[in-house]
Order: sequence, then C-alpha cells, then structure tokens
Amino acid sequence: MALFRRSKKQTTPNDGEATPTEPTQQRTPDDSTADSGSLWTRVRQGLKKTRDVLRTDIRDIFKSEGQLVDEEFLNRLFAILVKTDMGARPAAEIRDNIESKFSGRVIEFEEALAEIRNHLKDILAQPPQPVRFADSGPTVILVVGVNGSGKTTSIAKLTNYFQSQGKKVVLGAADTFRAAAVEQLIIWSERLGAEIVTGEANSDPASVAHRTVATALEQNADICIVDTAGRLQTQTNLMKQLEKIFRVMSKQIPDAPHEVFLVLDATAGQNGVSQAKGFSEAANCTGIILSKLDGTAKGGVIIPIRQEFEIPVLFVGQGEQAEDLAQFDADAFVSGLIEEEVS
Ligand SMILES: Nc1nc2c(ncn2[C@@H]2O[C@H](COP(=O)(O)OP(=O)(O)OP(=O)(O)O)[C@@H](O)[C@H]2O)c(=O)[nH]1
Ligand SMILES: [Mg+2]
Repeated sequence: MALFRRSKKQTTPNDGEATPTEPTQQRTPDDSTADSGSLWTRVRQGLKKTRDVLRTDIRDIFKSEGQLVDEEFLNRLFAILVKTDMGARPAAEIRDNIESKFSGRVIEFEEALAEIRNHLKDILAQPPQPVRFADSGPTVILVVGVNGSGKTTSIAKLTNYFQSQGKKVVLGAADTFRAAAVEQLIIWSERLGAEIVTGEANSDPASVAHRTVATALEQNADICIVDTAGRLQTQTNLMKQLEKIFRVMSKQIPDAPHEVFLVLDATAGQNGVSQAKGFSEAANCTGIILSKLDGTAKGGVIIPIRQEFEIPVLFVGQGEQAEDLAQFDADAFVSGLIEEEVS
C-alpha cells in the first residue's frame, strides 16, 4: 500500500500543506522530433545478448531445419526461455502453446520463433505511452528508484530527449545524501546546458525540490526533473523524504509531480523487480524507465516487469550517454529480442 496517497484534493488557504494530487491528464500522442528509427537501432544493439540467447541457443536444439516436438525438445526450449529472465510462467505458456499445436509433429525454427514472438507481443502490448505533460506551466517529473539503478543517468537522458523537442529543462539535485550524486548531476547539467538547482550535502532534499520547482516557474521552463536518493539510513526515512518532496511540489503546482518515473535496472534480474515493486507502490510511480539493457543477456526481464507493475514502461535506456534513451515500443522491443539483423 502506498505510504502517501495522491488524492484529487486541492490546496485551500486553511489546508496547511497540500495533499499531492493524482495526475489527471491523459497521455497523448508524443510530438517528439527525435529520430526514433535510429534510437531503436541502438536498442537492438542493446538487446543483442538476449537475442543471441534466443536465436542461437534455440537454433542449437534444432537437429536439422525441422525438429520433432517431443518432451526433450520442449524441456530444452523452456530452459532457454527461462535463461532470458522472462519468468517461468510465460516460458511455460510458450512451451505449452507449442506443445498443443505441434506435439508429435515437426516444427521449423522460424515457426518456433513466431510462437515466442506472438506470445511476448501479447504480454508486452500497451498503448503508446508518451509523457503526460502539464496543461500549462512546467511539467514536474520526480525520478525514483533503488540505489545504483540509473536514476541520475536517466535524468541526463530525459533532459536530452526533452531538449531535442525544443523544451527548456530545469534540474534539481535532491539526492543530497551523497555529495558525489550532486556533482554527477552538475556535470550532466553543464554538458547539456540545463539549469540546475542544488543544495549543500545533507541539506533538506525537499528544500532543493521546492527551489527547483520555483526556478522552473520563474524561468518559464517546460520541464522540471528532480533527482532523489536511492538509499537513506532506513527505507522509512526514504519514504518520508519522498512524501515531503511530494508535498512541497504540490504546494507550488497542485498537480505536481505530473510524473513519477521509476528507474529499473535491467541487469538486476527478477529480485530487482520484486524489490522495486514495493518502492513503486509506496512512491505512487506513474511510469518505468528500464535502464542498462545494453549490459544484459536477460532483456526478457521486461516481461515480468509488464506483468507485475500496473504502470507502463515509457523509456528504455541502453548506454551511459545522454542519447541512449528510446521511447518504449512493444513491437520494436520484441523484434529486437527475436528478429535477425537486417543488413
Ligand atoms: N551500461 C549502462 N550503464 C548505465 C546505464 N544507466 C546507468 N548506467 C551506469 O550505472 C551506474 C549507476 O548509474 P546512476 O545513474 O549513477 O544510478 P543512480 O540510480 O543515480 O545511483 P544512486 O544515485 O547511487 O542511487 C553508473 O556507472 C552509470 O554510468 C545504462 O543504460 N547502461
Ligand atoms: Mg544518482
């Protein structure tokens, strides 16, 4: 259950601190001018290790072009699917579908891949999910996630993404717990030419968040992105800190934060997914950024993520550069997992 709720209640003069509000805007088609084709070429590169598992390992269990679908084949197929971290349930469903259609018959390699592809597409299907922008004034985005998941790097990527749409971005370094975290975001802000609001080490992160929103309002910025700590002395402290950040933001802009992005590390495997689940619910996350896809042969982890989180995957990150971010597209993702390189 969420530790803090975002109701539709608005601030009134006697209210004291505002109750953060549920985002009301609909996600609408993205007006991104980014070259999504070339971004997806890079995502394909990021998925190469997982694709190699699916294609090469499955190819290896085919003795010739066609393979008899017997128990041994089905068991080996299941083991390969599980290796990608897609989870036992989807892997068993794919195995069972192939068994019911082909049992005792010969299946061809491409037919087996088509079964996998169709099943994964069904699971991953979601409407296009661009960012939910504020109706007017700055759109406030809070970025959360367990430590080391890729929050700060993803903020740099988001900044670059929004700037490529001609938007002005203000950053807030509200991870004051570690001095190095502030430094890291300052370096990115200089590289990207984005305004940044910082605080002293160990100063109140909510104060940084407050000043970041104030700066975005003053400067008529389009987007305001606030970084947060992934770890404090205790999980309770972390949740209290996030709650306070929510309060100060919604006091300035009633609908803020408009988005709360959860950054998930694709290399952290299924344990990472369970760990982040509690985090996501407590922080009322609205969308997922899946980072570090380039470093893993377990890109299938996107499947349990889509199954277990009720929030959409908005972006995937696959590198340490500001350009290494693409808007999530289920069909392109599955194609990257399975389809051979077209030269
Ligand atoms: N290969 C690769 N590395 C990444 C990606 N995203 C982040 N990293 C690296 O992962 C490490 C952690 O990333 P950060 O952005 O600092 O993660 P964080 O969540 O802000 O970490 P804390 O502030 O410590 O909680 C850094 O070395 C990043 O360069 C990615 O998509 N691919
Ligand atoms: Mg960080």
